[in-house]
Amino acid sequence: TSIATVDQNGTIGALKAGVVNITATQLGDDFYQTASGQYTLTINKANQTGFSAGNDKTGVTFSSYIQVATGGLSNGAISYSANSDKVNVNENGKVDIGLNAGTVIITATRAGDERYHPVSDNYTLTVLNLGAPSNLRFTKKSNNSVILNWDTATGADSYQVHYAQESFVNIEPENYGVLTSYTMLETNVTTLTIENLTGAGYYFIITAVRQNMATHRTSNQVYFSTTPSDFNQRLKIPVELNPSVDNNKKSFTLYIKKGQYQFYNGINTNVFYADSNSDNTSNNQSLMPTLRMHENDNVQITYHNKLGETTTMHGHGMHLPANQDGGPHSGIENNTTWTATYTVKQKASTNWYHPHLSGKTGEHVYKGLAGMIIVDDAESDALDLPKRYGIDDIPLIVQNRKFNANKQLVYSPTRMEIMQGFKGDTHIINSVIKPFLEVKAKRIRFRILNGSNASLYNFGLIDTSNKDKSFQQIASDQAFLEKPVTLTRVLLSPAERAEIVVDFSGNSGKTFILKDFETGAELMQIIVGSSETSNAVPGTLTTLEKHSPINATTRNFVLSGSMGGGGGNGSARFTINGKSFDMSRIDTTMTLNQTEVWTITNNMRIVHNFHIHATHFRVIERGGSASNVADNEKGYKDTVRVDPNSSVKFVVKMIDYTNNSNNPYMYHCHILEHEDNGMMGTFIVE
Ligand SMILES: [Cu+2]
Repeated sequence: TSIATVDQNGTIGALKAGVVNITATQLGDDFYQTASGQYTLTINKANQTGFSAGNDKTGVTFSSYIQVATGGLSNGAISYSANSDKVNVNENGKVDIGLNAGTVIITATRAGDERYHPVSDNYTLTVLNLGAPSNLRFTKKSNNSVILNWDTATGADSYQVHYAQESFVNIEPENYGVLTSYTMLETNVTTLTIENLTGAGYYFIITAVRQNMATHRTSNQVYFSTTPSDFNQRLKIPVELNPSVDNNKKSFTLYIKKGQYQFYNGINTNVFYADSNSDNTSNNQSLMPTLRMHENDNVQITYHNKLGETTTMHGHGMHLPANQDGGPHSGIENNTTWTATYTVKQKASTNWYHPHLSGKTGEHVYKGLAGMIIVDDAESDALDLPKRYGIDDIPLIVQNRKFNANKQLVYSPTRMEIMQGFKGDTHIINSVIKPFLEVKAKRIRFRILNGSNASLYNFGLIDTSNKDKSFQQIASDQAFLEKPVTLTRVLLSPAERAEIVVDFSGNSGKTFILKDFETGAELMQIIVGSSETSNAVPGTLTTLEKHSPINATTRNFVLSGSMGGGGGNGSARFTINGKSFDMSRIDTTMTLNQTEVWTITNNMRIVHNFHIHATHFRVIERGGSASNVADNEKGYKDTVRVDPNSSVKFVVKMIDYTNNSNNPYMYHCHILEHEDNGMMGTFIVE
């Protein structure tokens, strides 16, 4: 039969499952007849071994997946099934996932045959949701070409890169094609160079696609302007200098030196700068590092002067003992070292440090010696504010320069430039000309320092339609404001600081311009990328001490000056109460903890400002009226603008240290050409 064979020895050869009768026959001989006997043999099917559906598969990110089962012993075909009717599996093991994310069990079965039972095995397939391509960003390759980069999206079959001269914001992704060119890319591609852009500017957006647009997710939008005058250099963030910490003291070490820095690509400009390296290798640096310290920290800052000339280093806004303050009496001669040692005794604030050498402050700051000092305290630690330095807490040292034909900085103000203050026509932020800054679509904090020699900056943000974007000012010179103040402009005279928070939530793909409304100059482009959550600015930021002006000592300071007689440079002179600065004269003696009310009167037709070392004050009147004091001027100040032919009245108290005539404190106009030409006085605290 077809079921089994049997040979003459009785050995059965099973061919397939079934029942067979085996007949044994003994042939007869001379004495016996032939005899037969039978038995029934049942042959069962065997189990198949070695059949595998394959390993479990996780993280599948495309719309179909093939996994072929292997092994088994029968001649039967392999078939597949899924435990979900949303998923189809064909006879080749190809799973059509479609748009579904989740887990499905795929069962593979090899059919049985005449000899074997069927066999099944399964594997688990986990399919990810379609993600959005994120962090779309670009690098300018040339004025009309751009290199896009993005982070991969999970679950996409492909990407579509769209670009158009109009924004995609109000267009459904299905309709992007109406206004766009697009390029289809495989999912392992995360960069694309697009060239020959002939329009004025382009929006770019990337769509991750599954099942040929059956589902899709889009990236943030970015905008690239082909206009050559635009913002080509990424904003630099001054490094935060790491202190060495020993015996509960934070020690910073800085070497002040000459170097070369490229404001313009490929052109070295001679600058002054400081960093923590003792050698003279200028790694294209300008300015000085950010120093970060906390209330109650014991701090030691060691300055090595390798400049080739004497300088000083003053902690502007810092409450310091007079002999640690770095004023004109604390000269650091070339190749010598000076150390400022103090305990931080003030509220969280954005301060700065810069030279303060008599007659040379303007030149030394102008050539690059300026850096931030950020003070933290328990309040700032606890407040829910953006505080990732350089990411959502951005220092902005705003200055301006005048480059000669060789792109060098020549500081030789004419008599008129001394009178008006030395103002450059090229604005820089953190030493970058026309920078761009990429931020997430969230709240971003900017610590703005007007680090210029002489310019007023009236900062505002505008969108591409020239519409103001409001922001909240959260801090003035030396502390948080008690409550945030919503503004569209913040006016800072030299040395003033403002911390602002701008809410870019919902602004993905948009660009904004930080503009100076004093000159109309566009200072920086802000490119808003993908969304990130951030909480609203707290309604209460701090509590400020209110000095009572009752029983206060009152003083008057009159700011004046003249162009001087005759011609030539440098003959403009400035005075406070009729006297030009004299290092050896003590102009004012204050009493520790005695509240004073100072009235600063500007009797000139040009603007001045007024700065007091080692303390803060609170402005109570402007132009003779309390109602002229803006809400954002009501916090702790150490520098205040004094408008032409006007006055400012403030309450001030020296609360930290006494000093003597060997190391007087300074008050002065912070227009550095005015300061360097006489508008400075000395005071001691007894
Ligand atoms: Cu001045």
